[in-house]
Amino acid sequence: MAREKFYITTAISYPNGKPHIGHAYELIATDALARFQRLDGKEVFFLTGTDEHGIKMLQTARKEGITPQELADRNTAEFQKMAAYLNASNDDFIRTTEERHKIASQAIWRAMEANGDIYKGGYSGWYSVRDEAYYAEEETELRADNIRYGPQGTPVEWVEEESYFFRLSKYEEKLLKLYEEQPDFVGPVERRNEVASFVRGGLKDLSISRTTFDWGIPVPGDEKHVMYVWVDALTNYLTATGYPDASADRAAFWPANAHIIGKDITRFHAVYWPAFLMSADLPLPKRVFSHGFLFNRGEKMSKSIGNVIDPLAMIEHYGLDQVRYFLLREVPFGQDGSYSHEAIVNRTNADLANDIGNLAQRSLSMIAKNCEGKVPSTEAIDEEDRAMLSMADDALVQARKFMAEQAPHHALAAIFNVVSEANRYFAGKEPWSLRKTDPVRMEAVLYTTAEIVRRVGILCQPFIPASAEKLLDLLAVKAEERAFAHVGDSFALKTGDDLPAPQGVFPRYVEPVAEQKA
Ligand code: ME8
Repeated sequence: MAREKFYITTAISYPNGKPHIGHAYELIATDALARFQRLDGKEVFFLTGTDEHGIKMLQTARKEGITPQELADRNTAEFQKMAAYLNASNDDFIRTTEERHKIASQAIWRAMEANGDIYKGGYSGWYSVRDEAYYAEEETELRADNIRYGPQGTPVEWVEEESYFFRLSKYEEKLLKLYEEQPDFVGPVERRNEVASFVRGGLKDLSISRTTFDWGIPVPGDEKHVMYVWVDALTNYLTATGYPDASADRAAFWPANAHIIGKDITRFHAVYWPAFLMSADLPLPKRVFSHGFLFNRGEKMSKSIGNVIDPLAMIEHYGLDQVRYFLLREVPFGQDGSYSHEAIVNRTNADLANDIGNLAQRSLSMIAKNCEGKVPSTEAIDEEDRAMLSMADDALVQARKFMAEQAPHHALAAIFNVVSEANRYFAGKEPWSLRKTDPVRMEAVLYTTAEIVRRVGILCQPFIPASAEKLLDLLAVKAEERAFAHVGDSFALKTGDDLPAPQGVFPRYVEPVAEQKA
């Protein structure tokens, strides 16, 4: 039977600088959502990449005295390096300067044009040659020298240029109907209300080409124009599915299940993008989800470490899964969040080292000592043990629901609730006392705890993949028995199977001595 397809994307980042923590955050969260669906049996296509055209790239390159292509090559390499560091499981990395993307962008342009939605008009405004940008009248000022200046302090002049327009105004009603009939199209709900009220306020046609610079995709049939960067950028999601080739291997992944983006670009994804797609007679993505912004509010972090905003330095300092766990657990996805040294250390030590780390370490080291390093006996398993085990099955049901709503923080809370319960269970059963009084019961308690670690280990894989893998290795779980389908009883640990020597998986964070003084 063909597996259900699931296509998920991040925004494509501007490579006009190195990646920052906001980029890392979006990639980590999208990775967790993608890995979750993969482990849940779907055929997943997970896309990320870079948005290499447009005036911003050109301006930065000029400042640095290099070509925009050189700038894109240099920084895109940094984004690709970051994806590898973050253990991102993306199936493709798209760059908008690739030939396949030119083909797709020109194809969607032609489809919109064929539908009568593109017309030539004039675009005018206060233009700064030096900034290569138009400014609104109120952003400019006429100074005493009788020259008008833009917000960057460069002179502006009134320019009228030829431009192609997209008939966005035609889609006002259709978009409002979309938000109404498919309330899940934009999430969270606050963002949906914002875009709906923006559209209700009236839509003007959109200028979608430029003639003042040439760093972009040429307009088909009129090559002195390049496409407005957002027409080209949004089309990346189609390009990666092989569009316009309907027989491409990935063609069936369209429409995407979810575009994960930051809240600042909601309008482009929830207004312009569906309008372009409607115009080109293409199906719409199922959901656009806007996450919040991350801020560095923890004073101590910047003072003591200084470079932690660089995601790679942050990972070196705290550990990858510690950072992944923190970002996914601490910040409600969809809301703004802040990070601080204390908060990361607290999550690392309380949730990872103490809760899940200790549960695994205590149970597995008792098994190593008292059960000859083999999976203990289930002879004396009782109802309470079974209830404990079924909590992990319930956590999967809850996590599935939360991940479908892009709520990894809730999914993790559900999974870690099982860990806390298991710690209470373990402490309450006192297997170290049972060792003398009732060794068969001791084995049942150790078995139950180890089996919980197996189930929780499977469930943790989307969020902290490398550490979850280590946990499952400690339980000798076969590589092909690590999907969500293997959480339940049928794939439980088997009494008598050999287990490797236990090792710590979640180290405590200890303040480096030099930093304590800072
Ligand atoms: O917007 N916290 O690129 P970009 C969380 N090329 N997320 C943040 C953030 C922060 N502090 N800063 C940025 C672009 N982001 C376009 C996208 S998509 C067809 C084109 C998020 O490099 C931002 O919201 O400025 C966006 O989703 C992503 O990082 C890339 O931002």
